[in-house]
Amino acid sequence: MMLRFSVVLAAVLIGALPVFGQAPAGHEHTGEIPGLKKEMFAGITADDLLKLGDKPKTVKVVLVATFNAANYGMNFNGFSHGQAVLTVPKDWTVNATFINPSPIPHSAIVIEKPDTKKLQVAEPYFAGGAVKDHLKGLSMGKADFSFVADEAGEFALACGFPAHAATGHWITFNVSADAKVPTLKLGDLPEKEIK
Ligand SMILES: [Cu+2]
Repeated sequence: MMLRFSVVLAAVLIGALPVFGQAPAGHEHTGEIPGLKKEMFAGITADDLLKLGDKPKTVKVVLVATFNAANYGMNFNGFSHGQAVLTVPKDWTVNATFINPSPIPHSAIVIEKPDTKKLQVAEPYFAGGAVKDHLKGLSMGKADFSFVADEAGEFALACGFPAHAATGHWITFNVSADAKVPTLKLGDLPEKEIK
């Protein structure tokens, strides 16, 4: 338990260092993490978390780790701690692109929601639902992955780098047996249908 706590704490401190060097305390949601390759995510916004794909019953998900300094950079497109909610109808295919423009390694993996509290998760819940070597992560890089959301439930799109999900580096991913269209809810904004 002590070891686990120390690892989590170390991860937070490592993630926080660039912020302390740049932004005044309390401004971490508007600041930036230094050293980002900004051209890697130029034009990408939070709305790119969920778009319809080219083919029927597919969605396109673009996850940018360290999009800004929120949660010390441990966010996807600015959101952490499950506060962006993606919902896709059951049996739809998810084509995801993960981008990390920062020198600190991150990754992406679909896991069951309670597993966000774990230090690390070995395998994605849905086959194919993770970037390669998600425990190692990648820095200044980009990776695609694809999976079929063939079971309804509450999941998370989480960073698979050890301890990052436990410190909030995840967004909510729901698979719904009832939904007819995908929906996206960004923080406190109303949920919107993606069509
Ligand atoms: Cu991470």
